[in-house]
Formats: sequence, C-alpha cells, structure tokens
Amino acid sequence: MSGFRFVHAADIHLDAPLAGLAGLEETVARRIRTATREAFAALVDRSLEERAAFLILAGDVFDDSDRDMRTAIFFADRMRRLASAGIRVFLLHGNHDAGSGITRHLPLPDNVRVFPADRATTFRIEELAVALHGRSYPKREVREDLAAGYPDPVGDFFNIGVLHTALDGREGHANYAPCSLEGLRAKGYDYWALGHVHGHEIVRRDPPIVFPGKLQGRHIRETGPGGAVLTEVADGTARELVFLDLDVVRWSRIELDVGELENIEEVQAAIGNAIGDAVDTEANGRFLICRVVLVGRTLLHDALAVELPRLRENASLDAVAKGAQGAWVERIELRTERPDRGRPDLGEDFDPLLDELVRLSGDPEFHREILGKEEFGRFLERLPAEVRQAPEDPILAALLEGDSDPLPLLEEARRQILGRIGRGTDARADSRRR
Ligand SMILES: [Mn+2]
Repeated sequence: MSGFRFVHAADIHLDAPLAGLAGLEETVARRIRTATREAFAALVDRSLEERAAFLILAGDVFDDSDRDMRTAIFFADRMRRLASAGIRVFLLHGNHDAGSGITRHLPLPDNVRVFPADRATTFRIEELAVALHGRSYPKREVREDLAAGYPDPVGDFFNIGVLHTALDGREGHANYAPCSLEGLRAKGYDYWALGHVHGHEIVRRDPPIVFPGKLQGRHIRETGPGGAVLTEVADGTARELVFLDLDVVRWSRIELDVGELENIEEVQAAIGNAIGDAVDTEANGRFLICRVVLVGRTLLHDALAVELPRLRENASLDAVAKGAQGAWVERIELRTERPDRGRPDLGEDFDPLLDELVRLSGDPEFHREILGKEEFGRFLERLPAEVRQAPEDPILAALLEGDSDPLPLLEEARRQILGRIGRGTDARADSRRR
C-alpha cells in the first residue's frame, strides 16, 4: 500500500458570528466578522499545498441548517478549488448542521461526498485502498451510540471512522452520540476522525482517535490555536499527526494578580505588559482578542471598580500597537478581593457620615443649596489656570463646564470616597449590614 496524507477538520461553524464584541471599532469588527470564512479558506489552501489526498469535515461545518445562501456559494466555490486539484471531501453533518439545506439544495462538485443521515455508509477510495465510514446526524439531538451501527472494517483497506460525538462526555459539550473508547477501538478501524469537541485532543495514539478542535475560536471560552490535523499514512498505518493552526483571530484569557501593586498606574502598566506577553507567546502573528481578569487581594479593590472604564480604554489603545497584528481588549474583569488585614479601620463613627452622603445624593434641596453658594463659585474661580484648563477630576471638569446636574456628580463623589477608603461601592448595603 502506498503512502498518502489527509486533512481532518471539524467544527468550522462557517459564517457564525464571533461573540462578545460589542463596542468594537469598525476596522477591527470587519476583520473579525470574516474570521471563520478566512480560516476555512486557509484550510482549503493548506490542503492544496500539502497535496492531501482528501479532506474530512467531521460535522458542524455550518452553524445552523438555514444559513444565508452566500455561505453556501462561498463553500461551493472552495469545494471547486479542491476538485480542480483532485482532492476529495468527505462531509458529515453534526448537531449544528443536521439536515442542512446547504448541502441538499446547492449543487456541489462531485468530489464532495456527504454521509447520509439514515444509516452508516461507507465511501471507498479504491486506488488508495481507503474506506471511510460515517453517519450524519438526522436531527440536532442524537442520544444514541451511532458508532455501534458502523460497519465492520474493509479488509486490507485503511479504515477511517468519521463521527460527531462527545465520546464518554466532555465538559462544556452536549453529550451527543455518546460512545466509549473501548467501543471505538473494538471496531478495528485505523483512524477515528471525530468532531464536536472544540478543544484539540488526541484521545488515543494507537489507533489514533482524534478531535481536531474548532477551526476558528468564536468566543472567550475558545482560547488557544484553532486548526486541523494533517495525518500521514504509510504501509496502512497513521505514522504522523501534525496540528495545523489555521485560525486568523485568536482569543486569550489573561489572569493577572495585582495583589502586590500600589496604585492604579501600576495596574495599568501591568495590564499593558501582560497583553504584550500574550501577544508574544500566544498570538503567533495573529490578531489577539484578550480578556484580562484581575485577581488578588488589594486595597485597590474598590478604586479599580471606579477606574475600570479608563483602564480598559487605555489598555485597548495600547494593545492596538502590540505585535504584528495588534490586539484588542474585549473586557477587563474584576475578580479582586478586599484584603482581610490591613484594611483601614475607620471605626463605627464613619457609618453615619456614609449614610448622610447617600441621603444627600438623592436630595434636590441639598443640590441647589451647595451648588448655588457664592463661596463655591469663588472657589472654582480661584483654581490655578492649569487646573481649570485641563481638570483631571471628572467632577471638577463637569462643574467647570457648568454642568449643573448634581445627581451624577454626587454619585461620582460618593464612589470616589468609598474607593479611596477601601469600602464597597454599595455604601447603602455596606453600612446597613453592620
Ligand atoms: Mn457539535
């Protein structure tokens, strides 16, 4: 038997939107919107470059069964590219594209074979002595062991089982077409081309039982490289498995301990460094979408909540210039805690003052009184020119601009005070608990 190579991919979710990207700048949004498509184009190009004998798509090629016809036209066009190089495609429908209209209504070139959903079917490539066995999902939720109904291996052929399954259960994935590793091994096939689980995993080596993982990550739970597996077969055995990273946008969840940091500026700098490190070590030349999770016990806990929008904006501006493609900060998540010890002990005496502040912030009489005071106006006039021209404090800025809606200002003042004394931002709940 001669040697050949094939590419195994799954969970492409072609043209599905990437999640959690509200507020994205338009230039960045455009590049991200087309990510699943570009990654699929890269999969096709790479299959051509590697001179693969065939390409296996093990389910969830499309995101749902009634997608836009433009998706279908793009897909058919890529299939024709493969056809012109004599590369066959074996496509199986999973839970997301069960009963997909795309493969039923669109004429696909005849290099594409779709596994039927009514029973397990075998496709043979006589000149390579390869047999591919598979069954598409007849409906979205398949609770039975589909593999149990797969046929016996074809003698003296290289037998591949194509299956969309959660195996014996994988965290975060619906337990569809459950089956056991022993059950798969007992079939006597030479390679199991699985799909459904989005993390790349070589479950077993001999014979290989493989999840290629998602082709392109679509949200923050799909961090790390996305791609496909290139398998080299010689003398009827899968000799070598190579992961091809083909994603165009990558997601990273960065956990950053700020427990030792003294002030907001240090936190800002640390966020910038952490994103820079992630771009260097994880992006591999791609555009990186980051979520920064701040952890640790710190006196800055409340101040961080106040400063969060500014931290994120600065981090985003900074990230644009990182690496070859730049990065974007999807979110900064606060998971910090107030320290147990070292918290300023302000004593019980402080609580009435907080309560008063809460009461006054909702009292229009007080607003008129304080903002209408002559002394207050004189205080603003006497500020040094450089402060008046570029006030850093948002409250002062609003007052100087004559923004006299006092409610948000007092609310901001309360938040700042609470932040600086290391108290919760919800003073009402805080003071009543005692
Ligand atoms: Mn799936």
